[in-house]
Amino acid sequence: MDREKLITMLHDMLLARAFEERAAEEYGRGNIAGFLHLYPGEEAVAVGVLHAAEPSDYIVSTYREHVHALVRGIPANSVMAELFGKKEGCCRGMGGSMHLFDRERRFMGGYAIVGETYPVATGIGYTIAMRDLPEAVICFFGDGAVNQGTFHESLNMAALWDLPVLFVCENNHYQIGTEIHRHSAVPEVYKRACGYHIPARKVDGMDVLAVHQATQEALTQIRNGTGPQFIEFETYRFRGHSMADPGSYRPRVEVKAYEKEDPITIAIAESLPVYPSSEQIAAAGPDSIDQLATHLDQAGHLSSETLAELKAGVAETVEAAVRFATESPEPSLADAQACLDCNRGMEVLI
Ligand SMILES: Cc1ncc(C[n+]2csc(CCOP(=O)(O)OP(=O)(O)O)c2C)c(N)n1
Ligand SMILES: [Mg+2]
Repeated sequence: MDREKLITMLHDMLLARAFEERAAEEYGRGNIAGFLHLYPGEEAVAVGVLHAAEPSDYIVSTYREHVHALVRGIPANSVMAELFGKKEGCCRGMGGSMHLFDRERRFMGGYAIVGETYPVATGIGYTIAMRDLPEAVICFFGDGAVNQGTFHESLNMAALWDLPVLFVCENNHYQIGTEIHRHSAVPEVYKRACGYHIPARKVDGMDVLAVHQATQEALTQIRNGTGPQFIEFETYRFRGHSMADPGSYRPRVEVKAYEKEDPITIAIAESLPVYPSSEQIAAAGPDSIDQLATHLDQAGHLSSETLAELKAGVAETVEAAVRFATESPEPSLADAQACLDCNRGMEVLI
């Protein structure tokens, strides 16, 4: 992977963390209403998956979708304004946190209903297949969503008709406060896909490069016309289920252990240059010059100055997004009516 792409991925993870932490603050100030489900801890999944996708692919996500929207390229300003319920939000303030949508970027929505993403994605996959296009649809869902009936109906159809769907399970081990072994008879989520002969695997969702590579491989298979693929990413959310949930059902020691695996810290550690000492170079001897050159090349992606610049940049982006959302006007009743009327005359009677 080239350096520029690595830096962009790190930037997106930093932006994701800063955006969500700031959204939590704004929720506390009363600027965001309703439910707010945040993503800290899970950034490597959205960033790794979506950087492996093409602009022509479709994305279907859940209510924990702010970061998917940001990584897909919806500007932080319009995502934050949507969270604020403002007119300049990506859905004109009518969707809010759980219903981000952007047709141009083929971001086909966040969905509040657990298990709602599968039939939507399968339907999009059916359309792609009928048109015989080299496109795919990426369907996100949580570990708790795999016990919905829609999971089985959709996987069956996708497999039966070789639809170009990548099923992506964000397994953060919890369905609100219920741990996976208490809500699922088969807690190894990826194994369920074998019931439909869908190739499936489990991947470390805290390692952005592993996520990216697995997604790229799966999408290549899909574009070869071999039908759906399934990846379970093991991850962890550092916060409670939503802002209404203090997450007190999880032992402190468990949260602490996962915080040590913070995907952002890992990505930074992997990117900062680790230059060998002169003793190590001498001990390695002349034969390993090539090896050393490769190592330096691979490890020297990022300087601490660049890292500081990235952090300052995302802080400014988030600050500007909050300013933009605060200053954006409230939608009027007429705006709401216009949204209701937008499909008038296009109804299909069946
Ligand atoms: C059909 C349906 N049932 C119940 C709910 C309430 N609910 C909202 S989120 C959630 C937990 C889903 O957990 P998971 O799929 O693991 O996703 P996570 O929140 O962990 O990302 C539930 C039960 C809902 N939104 N929709
Ligand atoms: Mg979950």
